[in-house]
Amino acid sequence: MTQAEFVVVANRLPVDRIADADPDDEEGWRRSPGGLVTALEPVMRKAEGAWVGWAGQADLELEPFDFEGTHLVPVNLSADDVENYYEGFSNDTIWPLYHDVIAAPRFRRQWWEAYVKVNQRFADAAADVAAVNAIVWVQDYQLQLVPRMLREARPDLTIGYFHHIPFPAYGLYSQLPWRRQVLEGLLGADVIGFQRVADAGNFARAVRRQLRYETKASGISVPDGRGGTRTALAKAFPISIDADSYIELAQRPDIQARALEIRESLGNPKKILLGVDRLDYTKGIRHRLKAFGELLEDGRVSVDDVTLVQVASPSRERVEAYIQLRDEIELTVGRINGDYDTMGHTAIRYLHQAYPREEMVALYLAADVMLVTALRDGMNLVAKEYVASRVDNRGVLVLSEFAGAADELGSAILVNPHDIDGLKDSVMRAINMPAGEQGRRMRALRRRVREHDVEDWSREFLDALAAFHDRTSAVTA
Ligand code: GDG
Repeated sequence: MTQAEFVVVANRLPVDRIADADPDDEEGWRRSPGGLVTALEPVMRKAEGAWVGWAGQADLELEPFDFEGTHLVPVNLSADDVENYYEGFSNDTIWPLYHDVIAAPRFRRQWWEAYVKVNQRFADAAADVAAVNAIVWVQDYQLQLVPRMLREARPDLTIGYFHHIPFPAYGLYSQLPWRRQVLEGLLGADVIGFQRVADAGNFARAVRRQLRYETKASGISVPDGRGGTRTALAKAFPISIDADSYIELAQRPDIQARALEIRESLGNPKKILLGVDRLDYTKGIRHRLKAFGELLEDGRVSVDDVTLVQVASPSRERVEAYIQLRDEIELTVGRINGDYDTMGHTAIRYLHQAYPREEMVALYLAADVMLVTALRDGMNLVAKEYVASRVDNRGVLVLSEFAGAADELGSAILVNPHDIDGLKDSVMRAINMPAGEQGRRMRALRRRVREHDVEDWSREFLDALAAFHDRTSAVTA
């Protein structure tokens, strides 16, 4: 059996099944386009790593297989598991609770039981594939109990966990009926990474209030079960993108030509505004539409001059809050377009579709103003992708201060999306910003994204983890 020195554990495997292909055939899979996959690929290859995760389809019994140099270990989820662990506890309890209860979290004991059971399954699979003294990196909120489960089974391992979404203030977190178990689960890791300094702070406070453990700077004293303590590190490691790959795409003549074609097909408006989000209530799409609708109503913009393109890629389509959100957004878009469209111009070009990355970059290049108005967001990679793609140093980023990206991208126009008047003024400021100011701001934004890309992110996290590894392996050697 394969034993790996480096193991990633994530809800999803880094591959997607090609429709209708035989799942037992290695040819039947393609690498998923996500940033995490790209970031970890070199590490995986070098370490001959393994990746534990779900293949994305219920009731698919798969044996481990090798794919492009990575050993993949599929965790099977039944249709009930998907409903209770994934759609239920992960996406209808934790997701809304951790995003400041923008939607009401639902606390159902049956979901929690499934979450515990499925987390154990992931932990068991990781424990089986990890070599002695291996490094294991657990990803995200679907797997918060895995670090502790893994440490119990395999005290020799060095365990990291990265939390891609916000960690909420204690007053909200404390609503969770299983608040102690989740904290203890996370504290099984040696390094617990967050997007923002504030997230790490919220976590440390929850640990002090709930578990009464001592915290000092980024260190947390955790009982080691043998009467002593060990130190876990809880700290911010802001994630980023593969900036070079966006720059390369943005320099391609065919993609630049496509950007012009997009402008033309919208009737060559003077200004194009763009929103790109998974259709999710955390992203502030409704607030954005409200502000834009009012600007049209007030006569501050006209459909002859300004069009908003909103890509809302389909997401979590079986969760009730998402079904409702889609209805609300589509009603609003229909009303605004009905009121303001002309034969030749549309107010909002709404696209409930997913596009290849080339098309996304063409859209970024076509857009004069990028609107990121999340009500709460761990980081928001779209903001960084827009900036990286603007090889012409033009365009304006309007960015919510409630997205993690705001900590790094201070040269954007920062907004509070709840303040609709403020948001409207910021959109107007972006539309009217002189080229010189656009250039100054965009250069500063691009510098930051290029200097801190996703490879830096994974290296910084893994370096922090390696310090623990050296300590543990010195003891066990
Ligand atoms: C979570 C956290 C954190 C979207 N539509 C299409 C498409 N996308 C791509 C974007 C971007 C990614 O999906 C979305 O990333 P975000 O960061 O914006 O948001 P979440 O999905 O909520 O991600 C977030 C992130 O994890 C990483 O830690 O930043 O805060 O919530 O890359 O470009 N890509 C393509 N077609 C689409 O239609 N190709």
